[in-house]
Amino acid sequence: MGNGDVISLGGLGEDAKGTAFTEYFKSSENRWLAWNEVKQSWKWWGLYPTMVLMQDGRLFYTGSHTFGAGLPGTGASIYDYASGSITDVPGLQDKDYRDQSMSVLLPPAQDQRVLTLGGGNGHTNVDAGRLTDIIDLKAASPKYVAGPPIPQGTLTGGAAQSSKQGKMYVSAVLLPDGTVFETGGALHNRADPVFEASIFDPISNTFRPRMATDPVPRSYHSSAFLLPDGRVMAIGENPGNGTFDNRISVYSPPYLFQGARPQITSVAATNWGYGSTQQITVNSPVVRASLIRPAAVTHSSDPNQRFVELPMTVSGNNIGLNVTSNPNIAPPGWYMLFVHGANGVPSIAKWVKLG
Ligand SMILES: [Cu+2]
Repeated sequence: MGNGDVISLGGLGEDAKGTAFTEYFKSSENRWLAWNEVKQSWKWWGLYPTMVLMQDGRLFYTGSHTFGAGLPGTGASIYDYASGSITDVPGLQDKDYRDQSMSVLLPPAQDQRVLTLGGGNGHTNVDAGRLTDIIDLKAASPKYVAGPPIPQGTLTGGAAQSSKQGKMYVSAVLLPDGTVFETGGALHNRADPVFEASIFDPISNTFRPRMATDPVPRSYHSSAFLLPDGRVMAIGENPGNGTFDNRISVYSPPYLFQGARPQITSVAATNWGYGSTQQITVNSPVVRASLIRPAAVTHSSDPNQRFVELPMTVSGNNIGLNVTSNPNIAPPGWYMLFVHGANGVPSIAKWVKLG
């Protein structure tokens, strides 16, 4: 949450059944509140529900979850913790087939657009799909609209997927050039890995297909996340036979082959306040600066993932970075500070602490 509190929704209780409890960590008191101190919705939000903090403090439940069918209603909603109200959001396609899809708040966070991609249904075990959906949360009445389908990949042995086959267990990773890397996944419940990777451009709303694929299957219990050097690490594979593949893959995006990297040569302060201007120096011209939240990902779910634009004031190699005054755009905590030049090549990140 923007005030540093943590809200915990969905999941299983100690009886291994779905719990409708909301739990709430109050940062200023450094404790989890008792259940009757918490505003309860008494709604079960599913397993690993992806809840994106909106700029006005409400939470967007994207419809991305783990196991089985989607929630009743439209499968996506806006939850206002302050008032307790839940409002269905229309437009999510095939909402009962978005099991282990993935949702990301698209770069930049200030644009308040969310992309949900892929998914299947681990219970009925139909072929996972290629659907994507995009929503603009700034709209007066936000609704999902269909995005481009996930590019087709290949199955084990090299056979091409059919035109309807997509993937569940998708990983999506925000990159420091403002695009989204999408990788991994499988066609069925803990089986039939899909070898496919692409980059989504949130400006053109298109996929750049046929990126280098991970040689290791990445289905259940796989994750991918951005490293501070601009590469992406992928881990995990736990197929239905119960084995676990411990191999790690590290992916270098195309921008690492496009020329020299700019360097952040100094950061005046590492503790940043909201609404402040922060001074850095660089060794070559840069066109964009951003804060990217470090990974907190599991089961195709990282509701905390965000890319916060830092508008710049440039004077030679001295750059002033304009930090948002809205903590709902960038909740307090540690971030990776990146810059990139006109060729799209990002710097290595510096760590800064906001709030
Ligand atoms: Cu699990």
